[in-house]
Amino acid sequence: VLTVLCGGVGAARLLAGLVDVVDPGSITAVVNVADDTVLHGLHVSPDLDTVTYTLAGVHNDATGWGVADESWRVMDELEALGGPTWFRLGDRDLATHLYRTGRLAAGAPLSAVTAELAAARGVAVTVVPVSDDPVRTVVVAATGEHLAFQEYFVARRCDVEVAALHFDGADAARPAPGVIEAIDDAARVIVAPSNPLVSIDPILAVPGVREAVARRRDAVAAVSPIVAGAALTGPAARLLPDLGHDPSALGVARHYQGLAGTIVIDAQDAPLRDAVEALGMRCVVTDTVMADRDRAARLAKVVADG
Ligand code: FO1
Repeated sequence: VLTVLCGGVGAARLLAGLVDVVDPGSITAVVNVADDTVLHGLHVSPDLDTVTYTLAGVHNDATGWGVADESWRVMDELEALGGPTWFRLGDRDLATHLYRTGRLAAGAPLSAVTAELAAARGVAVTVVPVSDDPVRTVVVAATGEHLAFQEYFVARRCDVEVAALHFDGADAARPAPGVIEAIDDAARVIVAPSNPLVSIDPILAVPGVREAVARRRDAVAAVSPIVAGAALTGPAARLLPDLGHDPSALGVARHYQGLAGTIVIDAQDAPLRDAVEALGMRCVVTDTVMADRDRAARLAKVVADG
């Protein structure tokens, strides 16, 4: 059994590679929920959807979110009505949010709804939100302004100097059913190449999760999402320095030092190997740029074999 701590795009690519090298039924994806938002009364779960859509083979790689072969008639009509369209919800993607919102309103927990959506799309990997309770990333700008994550990421395009991150609701959140067991029982726990601060930390912030991962440190491998000082997707390269972290694979290694016995870094960062190992972490150097499915499968094999 493999358990993967997942954010968005980088995690989904690694999962797509993993299902090519191990039985999908043996993989549990524990996914961040702190990017979730309610818009037009609809509950949107970007990281859960990116993971589920990617594993179902329907992820929209052109936009980076939502469903492929998308149409935007509802957004166009909403625009004509003067409604908010800054957060683009495609017609096919909307079906997911309508389904999720209806089931949540009927009292189903997010984990049950997520399992129904994964099953409906033929996904064999167990996709589970880290918690059924609300955890929401709040970005505190240097100006003091508090931004919901999607306001920061989409509306402001990350063009904000960040002073702090808060994970509202984390202290009261409980791990979703099966999350702690998936970490305790896994042969290996993988921290996907997602943003350490806004994708992985909100997972670890749910009480009990960080402790469970730390207990398994010798079986935990983290994949650096930073390659040669740059993030491949998303705001990591800006957020890390804003919050005092070194925006490098070494900075990522430091961030995970107490949790991961192994860190996987890209060949371009091979010069950092000694500094990483000086942290008491095993350092695996390989190609971590998942530019295509074959490279994702090769990285997945390295990570799964340990
Ligand atoms: N990202 C954007 O940059 N612009 C959007 O309009 C947008 C819409 C959107 C709708 C549904 C969804 O699941 C994700 C969406 N995203 C959009 C991406 C989203 O902000 C990110 O996937 C995560 O929150 C960061 O991982």
